[in-house]
Amino acid sequence: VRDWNGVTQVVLRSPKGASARVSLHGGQVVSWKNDRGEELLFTSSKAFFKPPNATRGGIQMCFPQFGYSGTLERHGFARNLFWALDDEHAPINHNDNGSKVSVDLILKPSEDDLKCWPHCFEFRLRVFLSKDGDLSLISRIRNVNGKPFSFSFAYHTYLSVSDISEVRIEGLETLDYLDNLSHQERFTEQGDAITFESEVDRVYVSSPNVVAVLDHEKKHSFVIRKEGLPDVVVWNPWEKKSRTMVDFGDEEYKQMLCVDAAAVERAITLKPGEEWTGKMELSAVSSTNCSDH
Ligand code: TA6
Repeated sequence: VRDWNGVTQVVLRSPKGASARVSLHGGQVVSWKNDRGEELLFTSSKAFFKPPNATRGGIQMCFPQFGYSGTLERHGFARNLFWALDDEHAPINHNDNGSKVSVDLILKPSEDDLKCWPHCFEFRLRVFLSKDGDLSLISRIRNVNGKPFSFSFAYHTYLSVSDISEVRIEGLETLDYLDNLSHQERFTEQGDAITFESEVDRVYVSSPNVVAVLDHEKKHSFVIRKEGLPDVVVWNPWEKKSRTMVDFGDEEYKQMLCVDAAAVERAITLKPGEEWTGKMELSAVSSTNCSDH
């Protein structure tokens, strides 16, 4: 753990001493490496560090909204604020007899930060690295004692892929989705796995709790397991949109895919004292056994 420009930086190393590790800048996961030291998350080569703002890539906490509406900034303020170690109990934990290592962080909004969203909440984030190299995130959001409030949420997750045209997503077949490219109009996904040949920006609603991202080229695939997060956002900007983002290379869309465990279609409402929990677990499995996810 160290402090860098006021940003709490944490590196979790594999509990079994292998080279798997997870790095965080505040509430953003900026790196997740497997036992061979391969980076599994995408970060743009043009990302700029403007602490505490999130950089283009990694896994970003989108709260209290995902998307764009009203006075809040797109995807909410949580990803652009300072976080601190949650000192209420030992923030770095080697738990479950060394099978996992975890860190507890808490969002630290200032009075000013909350002017646009005056609610009394606590957002605690626990990040785990298992001895098998799996990465888990648990977000606990509590209405401390204020009036009821509603929010939407996403783990905005940039997966590193070898070549987007070789990637398929399984687990979202036949689901309805809201298409952000046509004013959130509702469509139904046809039967096959999702493949990519142009910009995709969709919210698959009421999705199953296991989704697989198959990347045969890279000899590994991702399995995403989630709880409390009914939706999955799928985004690839493709070429044209890529050119409009200053912190994203023109060709980088080929090496990334956002697959976000989320709660977007139906906002979550908390009454005073109520707490919501959203969990996402990521595994990177070699392609040989990805079919048994
Ligand atoms: O993933 C859906 C999306 O809303 C896209 O429309 C795109 O805007 C992306 O999120 C990235 O948003 P950001 O604010 O990080 O540039």
